[in-house]
Amino acid sequence: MAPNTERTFISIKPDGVQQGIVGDIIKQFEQKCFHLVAMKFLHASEELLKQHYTDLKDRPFYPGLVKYMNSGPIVAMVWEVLRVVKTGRLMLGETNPADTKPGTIHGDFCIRVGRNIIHGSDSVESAQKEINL
Ligand code: IDP
Ligand code: MG
Repeated sequence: MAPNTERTFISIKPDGVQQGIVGDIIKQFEQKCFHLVAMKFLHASEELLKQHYTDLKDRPFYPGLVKYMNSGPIVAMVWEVLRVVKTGRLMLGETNPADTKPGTIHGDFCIRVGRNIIHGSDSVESAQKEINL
C-alpha cells in the first residue's frame, strides 16, 4: 500500500439495512473514490458483537447496543484509500445524529443515537481489530 493508505471497517447496522439505504450509502463512498475491498452480509452473533464493542462494556447502553446490533443482518465492509479512517468518520458525522449537520450520513438518515444506522472505525488501530473480527 502507498504511504498513508489505510483500511477502515464500516458496517451498515440492522436499522440501516431495514431502512433500505444500503445502496445510497455505498454510493456515497464510491463517489468519494473509496475502494471497496471486502463486503459481507451477515447476522452478527452476540459473542462477536460483544468483542467488537468490548471497549464500551461498562457503559449503561452496552446491553441494549448488543441487542440492537443482533436484531437483524448487517452489511460489513472494508474500504481502502488515503486517510480513509478520518474521512470515513467525517462522512458519517457525529455519533449522535442530533449533534451533526445534514450532509453527513448520520445527519441525513437517522434521528437517535441508539439507532444510528452505521458504524465506522475511529482509528487505524481499531480498524485493524474490527477487520480481523
Ligand atoms: P461511535 O459509533 O461513533 O464510535 P461509540 O461511542 O463508540 O460511538 O458508541 C458505539 C455505538 O453505541 C454508537 O454508534 C451508538 O450506536 C451506540 N451509542 C453510543 N452512545 C449511546 C447512548 O448514549 N445511548 C444509546 N446508544 C449509544
Ligand atoms: Mg466507537
